[in-house]
Amino acid sequence: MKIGIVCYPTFGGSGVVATELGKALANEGHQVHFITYSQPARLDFFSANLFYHEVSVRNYPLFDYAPYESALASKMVDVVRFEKLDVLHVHYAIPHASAAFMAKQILASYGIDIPVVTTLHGTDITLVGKDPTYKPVVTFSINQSDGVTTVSNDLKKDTLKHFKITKDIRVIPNFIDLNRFSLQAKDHFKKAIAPNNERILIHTSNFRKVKRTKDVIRVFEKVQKVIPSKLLMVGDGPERAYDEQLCRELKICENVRFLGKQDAVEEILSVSDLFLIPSESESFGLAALEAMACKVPVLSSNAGGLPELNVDGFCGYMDNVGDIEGMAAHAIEILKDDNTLNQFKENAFMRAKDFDLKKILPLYVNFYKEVVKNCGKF
Ligand code: GMT
Repeated sequence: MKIGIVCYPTFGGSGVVATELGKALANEGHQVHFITYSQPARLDFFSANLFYHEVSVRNYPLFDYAPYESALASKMVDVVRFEKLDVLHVHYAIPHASAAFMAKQILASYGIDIPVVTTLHGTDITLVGKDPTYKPVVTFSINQSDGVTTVSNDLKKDTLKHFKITKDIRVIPNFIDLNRFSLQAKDHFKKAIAPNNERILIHTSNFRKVKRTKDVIRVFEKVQKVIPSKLLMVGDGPERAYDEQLCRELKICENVRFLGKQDAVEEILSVSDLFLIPSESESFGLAALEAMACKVPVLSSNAGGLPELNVDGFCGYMDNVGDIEGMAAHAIEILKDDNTLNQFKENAFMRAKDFDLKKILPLYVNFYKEVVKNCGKF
């Protein structure tokens, strides 16, 4: 098939899923056309089946806000027409689903019926999308999509709760490429971080409020009093400066390293013993799945779709949002001795295999085929 993928090209979860999906589809022989405003972060190699079309927004002195959505819709029209795409798959509702609706209408005027699949990822529903600023547009463009997917049952439930949805929603969870995300021997790195064989705890995110990064630090502060340990904070975002300040106040700076944005996160996960994700809301938790694939147990909140990934007492533990005491106790339970830790590590890997790319990719391909067939294309 010829598939157009529209996504945010950044490190955010939706962009990562969209890029990995496109790469996997291209590997299977499909022709994949990315339509984004810059080269997606993980699209950093050549493949004969992968194409990148940049959306450039012309500015003009009249514009206080450059009309990105119009530029994107125009680019979609252009790529669908000239590359003869079979389907457009847009990731993250705002503004991709509404731009796709616009493109679909324009293409209809050329006699082209392009099926549109929209994948809802999380904050496009739970945070930004349900805000009255965007809600009517999000509702309309979801209902106008030819196919809609969410990354968890919980996100589907939230979508149906907050929006008047007339379309069926298919749940297709996040996936992991186990060829890339797997335990790697990085002993030299482990030694540099934890010279006295301390346990290594890790958090990776975009440091937005919803991630509750302060809880990560507060939990760690309690853990390191009982078990010699280090904390790696990977990523960057609005909360980071406050988190660094909190480390100073708690006098734990020598045990906490802020590593900023990292490309090879699998290498850092490979030296880690426990992944912390205490989010306020989390539609799936791709970062936790990446950790599990590298044999890192997960301590999470029980918010959103996290219970669909983490298995309490098996590959990690779950506590209520903000339950610092409970999370610290569970972290200590996992880290207390090598036997317990190793069992959790093996279980984490076992759980990750349930979301192997090889199992999830066919769900997307079959969904495309269904949607295209319903549009009467083939
Ligand atoms: O908030 C983020 O972490 C980024 C966000 C995005 O859409 O870019 O991630 C969401 O999509 C991921 C991929 O589907 C999910 O694994 C994350 O759980 C989800 N984040 C939230 O719901 C907060």
